[in-house]
Amino acid sequence: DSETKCAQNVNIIEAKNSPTIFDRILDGSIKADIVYEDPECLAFRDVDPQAPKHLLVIPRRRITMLEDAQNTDQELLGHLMLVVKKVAEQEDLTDGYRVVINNGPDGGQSVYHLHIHLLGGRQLNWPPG
Ligand code: D5M
Repeated sequence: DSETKCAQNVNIIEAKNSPTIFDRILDGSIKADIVYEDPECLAFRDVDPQAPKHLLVIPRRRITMLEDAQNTDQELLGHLMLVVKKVAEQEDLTDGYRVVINNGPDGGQSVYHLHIHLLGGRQLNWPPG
């Protein structure tokens, strides 16, 4: 209902204005299993893996969510996608893999720092839940 939607919007505003756990991974104050890094981005293993291989690629510069990306982010977004490909090769995902971006409440986004999921190592089903 509209009350639930309103509460959800307040939560998103709150989430967008608060630091996330990924800031702490980026500044090194919490540990992550980092598999790739460069000046623009970082890739590390998801703590709650949904497949034998489940990695996240994040930009160092925070974009809260895909819907907040700007035209000026085009180069960074393209770079992230190519890093996903590179990490997939590094992880030997030769039989294929899936790339996912969750956006907002209906998308199931829980961390408001844009991240690309890379999932593989088993047959993935379609449609996802
Ligand atoms: O995905 C957010 C993802 O972030 C979710 O799959 C768990 C993962 N996560 C949360 N905290 C950590 C830490 N500390 N290390 C590694 N991975 C983490 P979303 O698309 O927002 O639902």
